[in-house]
Amino acid sequence: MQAFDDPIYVTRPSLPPLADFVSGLQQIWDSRWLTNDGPLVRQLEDRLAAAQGVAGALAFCNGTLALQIGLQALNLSGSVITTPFTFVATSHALFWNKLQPIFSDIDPTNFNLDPARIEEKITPWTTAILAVHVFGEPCDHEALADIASRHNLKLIYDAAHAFGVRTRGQSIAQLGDMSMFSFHATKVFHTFEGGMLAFSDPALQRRLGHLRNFGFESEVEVVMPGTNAKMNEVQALMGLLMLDRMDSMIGSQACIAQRYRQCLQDIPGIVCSLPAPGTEGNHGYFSIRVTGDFGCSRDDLYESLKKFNVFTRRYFYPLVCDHSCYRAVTVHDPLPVARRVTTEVLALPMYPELSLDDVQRICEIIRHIHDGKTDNGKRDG
Ligand code: T4K
Repeated sequence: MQAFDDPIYVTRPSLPPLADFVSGLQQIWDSRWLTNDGPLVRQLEDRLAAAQGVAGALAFCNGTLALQIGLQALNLSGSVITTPFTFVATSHALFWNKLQPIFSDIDPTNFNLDPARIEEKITPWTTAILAVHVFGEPCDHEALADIASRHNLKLIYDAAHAFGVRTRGQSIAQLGDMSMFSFHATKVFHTFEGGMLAFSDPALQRRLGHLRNFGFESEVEVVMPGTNAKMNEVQALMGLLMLDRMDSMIGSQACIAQRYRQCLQDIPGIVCSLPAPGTEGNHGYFSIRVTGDFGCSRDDLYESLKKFNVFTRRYFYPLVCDHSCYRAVTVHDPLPVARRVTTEVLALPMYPELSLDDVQRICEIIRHIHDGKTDNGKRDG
């Protein structure tokens, strides 16, 4: 089995035609308005709010700071129930707000917080649930919203992976008190680096705006010690150009996901994730679980694929609570599902320009690795 000549990475940013970007840059050059609530940022925010059907959409320099500021704007204190199966930024945003993460186990079907494991962890100090739509797959919102409302908790979504996702006919941005979207280069929709907060309470707009811009109310009045988390005009230009490409990018990724499912379906031990009914996904990630029947571990497969020039990622390994910086946090839940899933999940290459032939070849390589580790290979050889 031949390796790819050039490396195939887990993702590759999609880009608009350079000429379109250069002509947008010309506008920025002409106006000399580079940042600080510029016209392109405002235009992007208006389009994002309209497209997502939310009262407010504010753009930020990156998703991590957006989430940090969103939590701060909600005036939370004490502890927040969250998932250990996520990118570290989810918990870091709690840390920067002096909020204690309470790690709760996940659902094995969608890798999101398992609502059934949350209530037992609620104490008088709990003020919120911070859930993640992992790989863009919607959380069980009805169950989470029910728990949040019965216990008077805020419900915040780290929707870093979920831009453009719809669930039961509704934009995912409309769920909960607030959602954060990442516009990092590795995401379906990106602004080089960037992020967005979507929220339904218009009263939050002013406070978030202050926190994003040093706390300035006017030229001479600072009303809170805010930070600098503004998106600049070049980022917004990229966003506006990428918005026009969203449908076609999602369409290509849907075809890639379908091809992966076709080609992997009969490889023992490979379990493909399936979107929940009623979900219109963005197909930003394609994850598989590597289980006992495959013939080798997920880590062995990850290493073997590198020899074929295929660079997958073990999102999310280790669990957040197992990183050295969180070891001091007491974890009461043994997290049996998350502990298993973190050793099984592998994110395969996924980006709009990945050809279906290359997808097929990646699957053949996976089959070849399986055959080499099991009786299949011995019989053939
Ligand atoms: N919450 C969740 C659940 C998140 O997943 C994230 C970010 C956040 C919050 C925070 O949002 P941001 O503050 O980032 O907006 C990547 C991304 O850096 C990170 O944004 C993302 N999640 C995370 C899941 O993935 P790495 O360390 O895996 O990225 P890196 O640099 O290894 O890139 C992956 C592959 O992509 C590379 O092997 C090659 C390719 N690549 C990458 C970049 C940056 C390119 O081809 N071109 C590029 O410019 O974290």
